[in-house]
Amino acid sequence: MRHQLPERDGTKAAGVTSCVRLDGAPKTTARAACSGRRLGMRVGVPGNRRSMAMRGVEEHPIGLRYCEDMVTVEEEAQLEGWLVTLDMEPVVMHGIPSRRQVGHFGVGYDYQAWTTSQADRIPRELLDLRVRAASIAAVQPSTFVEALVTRYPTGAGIGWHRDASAFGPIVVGVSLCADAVMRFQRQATGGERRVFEQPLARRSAYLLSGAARAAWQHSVPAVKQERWSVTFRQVRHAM
Ligand SMILES: O=C(O)CCC(=O)C(=O)O
Repeated sequence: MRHQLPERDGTKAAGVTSCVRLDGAPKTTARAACSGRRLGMRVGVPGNRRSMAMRGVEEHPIGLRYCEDMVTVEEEAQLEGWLVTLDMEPVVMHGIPSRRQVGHFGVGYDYQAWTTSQADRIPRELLDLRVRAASIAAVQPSTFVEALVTRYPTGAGIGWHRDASAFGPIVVGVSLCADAVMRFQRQATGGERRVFEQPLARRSAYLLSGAARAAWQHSVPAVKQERWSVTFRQVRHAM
């Protein structure tokens, strides 16, 4: 493998609940910004950032957190140089290949049978990213047994879904190489549609837990520029 991010001590990172920068610089100089239930200064303000494209009542999904500057510009470039060397394949559902392409590490997933399997181990190029993902989730890095790499060519997106129930209650996704938006929807009691839009800046991460993971669906509309995401997930049952 040609590129490698510096190793970090996962045990130190675990338990950190605010955003961290890769080099461990203090938040004041890192410009890292987190939002979510506790730090919700960027999102969840009713009437603010309301998308004209989404109909419904805006509500911030409980369990959604968002952190900017998870990787530096240089690290993103290094990662991109490595990502483009990966063998990726489209997701085929009902015989139709998706425009987005995926690579599974640690755990594989069959989108037709909804089953997990063993896959190639998570490459060392992603281990430091996993530590950072674990730090915002306050879990041990090793609990993220799957790293899903997704390439979105220009114009590709992902439709409404919840992550498969085979995967655990915490999901962290890191966005690379292009900005995107993650949309959320759920049906409230009485059938009213609740919606939310979370801009995903390149180099940022989002955390889905609680209702954001279990009750809300999410989607990513077609991207305007090639984007990569690395999603770290747990599995519910030992394989
Ligand atoms: O691209 C992303 O960040 C979202 C990926 C996603 O929702 C999925 O793979 O299930």
